[in-house]
Amino acid sequence: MSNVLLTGAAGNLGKVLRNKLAGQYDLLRLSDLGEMDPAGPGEETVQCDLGDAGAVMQLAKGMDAIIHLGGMSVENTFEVILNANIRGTYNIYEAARKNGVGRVIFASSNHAIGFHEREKRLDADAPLRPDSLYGVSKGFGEILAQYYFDKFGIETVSIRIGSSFAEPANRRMLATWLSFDDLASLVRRAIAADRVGCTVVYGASDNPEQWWDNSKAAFLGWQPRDSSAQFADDPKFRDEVNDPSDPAVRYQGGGFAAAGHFED
Ligand code: NAI
Ligand code: 15L
Repeated sequence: MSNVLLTGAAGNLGKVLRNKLAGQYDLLRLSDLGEMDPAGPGEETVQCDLGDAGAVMQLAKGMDAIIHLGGMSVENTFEVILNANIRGTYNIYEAARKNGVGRVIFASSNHAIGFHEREKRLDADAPLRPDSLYGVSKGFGEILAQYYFDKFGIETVSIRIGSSFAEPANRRMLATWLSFDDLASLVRRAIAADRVGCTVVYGASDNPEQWWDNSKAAFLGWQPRDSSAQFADDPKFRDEVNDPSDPAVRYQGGGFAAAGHFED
């Protein structure tokens, strides 16, 4: 895979991956609705809306793989989710099909399965139980990926990212945390593997509390190296109220599951 498109390049994880993947491909084409830092060696930047089918078609020209991070990354109105995540992801797959791009790495989310209770250990075949319109859009992306694989042979690794931040911000994230290094190593494996078919993998570091079972994606050979154990003794986590009858504690999606419906 020598030419790689990264969407969402101006976002938090886009910036992290831009940095960690620098120099590893012939070309890293970076795209976002927002402004990006100027292109460095081996980079191109293209500013566009994922909802613009014509622009996305151009974006995918000459690419071997797409790392699709772009979109609305939290709950929002249906109109916003529709354009950025649903139409945007459809445009990415259509552009992949018409431009002969063989593989997509899709930034899915734990919120596609956020209404499962925390005591459940989920694998890749767990039923979708989205906790938000945002989670629904991630489920849509995963199902779209399956369709484009079955019909057109376009491969996808859907990474159900837990919480990828520099550090866990609350007690829940001690279970869902994915370090930036572990995220980057997972993306690299998903691009480098010979064949990936259509695979779902959970993006969490080697944390002491584990909700997710990645045995069905073991062929990727990805091993997280970091662990939230280094943060666990912080009094801010120990002292956090942790009432199991609170939906934000009961369900894997935390606050997304507990929040009300986001109306236009
Ligand atoms: P972010 O919000 O920082 O970045 C998303 C980027 O997408 C932004 O730069 C934004 O400008 C761009 N974008 C939004 N709408 C767009 C549109 N219509 N056209 C073009 N670009 C558009 O989010 P972050 O944290 O970097 O997440 C990246 C991806 O990973 C997102 O798809 C998010 O849903 C997913 N994810 C992230 C998690 C995390 O812990 N950071 C957890 C689970 C999933
Ligand atoms: C996500 O999907 C969001 O993009 C991110 O901002 C966090 O809320 C994360 O999930 C999480 O569940 O912690």
